[in-house]
Amino acid sequence: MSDGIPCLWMRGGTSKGAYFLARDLPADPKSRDDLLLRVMGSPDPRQIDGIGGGDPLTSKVAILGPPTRPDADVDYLFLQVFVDQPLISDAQGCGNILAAVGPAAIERGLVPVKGNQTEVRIHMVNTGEVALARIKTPNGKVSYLGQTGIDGVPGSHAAVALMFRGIEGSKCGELLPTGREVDRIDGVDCTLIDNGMPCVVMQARAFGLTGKESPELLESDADLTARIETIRLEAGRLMGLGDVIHQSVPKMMLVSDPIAEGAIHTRSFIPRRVHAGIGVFAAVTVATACLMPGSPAWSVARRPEDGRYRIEHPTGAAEVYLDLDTNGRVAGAGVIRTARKLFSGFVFPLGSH
Ligand code: NQM
Repeated sequence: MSDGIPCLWMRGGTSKGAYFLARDLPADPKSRDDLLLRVMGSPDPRQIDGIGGGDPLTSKVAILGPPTRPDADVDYLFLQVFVDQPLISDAQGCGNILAAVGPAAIERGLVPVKGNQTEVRIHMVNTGEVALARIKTPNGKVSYLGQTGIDGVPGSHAAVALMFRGIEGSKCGELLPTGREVDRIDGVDCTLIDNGMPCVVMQARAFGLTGKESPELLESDADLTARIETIRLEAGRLMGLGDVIHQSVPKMMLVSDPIAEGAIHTRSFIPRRVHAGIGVFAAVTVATACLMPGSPAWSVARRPEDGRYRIEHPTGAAEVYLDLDTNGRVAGAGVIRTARKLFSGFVFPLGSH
């Protein structure tokens, strides 16, 4: 097994990825990324020579290590491995992959079990904040069995509760990096906002869409995708992210009125493919925009009094709980996800002898 690298393949929320220990990978980011491209099989639309699934949501990596800050139990670096380009980006976190970080850290002995339930404080290295995850751990080990279902994943599993505080401006420094609730780019009203994920929130109607179109239809519309990319590049500059042509942020969020008693309906360009559901931090960020009277989200949103925002997406809805402070600002957020260990073994980036 001398050329094999220990790897856990896990589902976190509605994503799947490879979970590694930092000590098993090269420390130098360039060598590490070259190796991870080979592991995943990128660049190739089918990732046929690697373990990636040919989709951005199944071409993700989590690197775990001992905590580098005193208020955390584990460090988690997220890497998005582009499917069809030789690129790896650490410019965003991933709240879905985050759902399996606690279980993976326990499985790998980085964090001890603390009873029937284990709280894991996860330092999200990409953005610098600490998330709290609550994991089911009866009989001294992680249990993935349970009665919780999340839209976009068949069946039911053990709930993983994730809680966040202080995630505004995670990448952009400010919740509203331009200082405005609305900016106009290429004739489209946009909220440039980052509450855990840099996002551009726009009404689907501004593009002549209902917002209920299928991801496949949206991706196949060359005029639409070109226009959205033009807006994205300008928004990236305005958000202080620089030239985002090779970055996976900001995410482009088309919003419309809810159809299933949710708070708002969405389609997410992440940024070129359209998400089958919605990212966790993207959902928190869109829910936050729903509270801003100047935002294009305001007039299409319903604002639930109990703080539970169901963010509708192509395969159902993701529920985000928003905790507001006395000034009505979002102070914290919580989501329920599930996770599952799918495979534990060795991955061979160079093939075997
Ligand atoms: O926004 C996909 C996902 C994500 C990101 C993406 C995510 C989040 O759903 O927190 O989880 O937007 O690239 O896996």
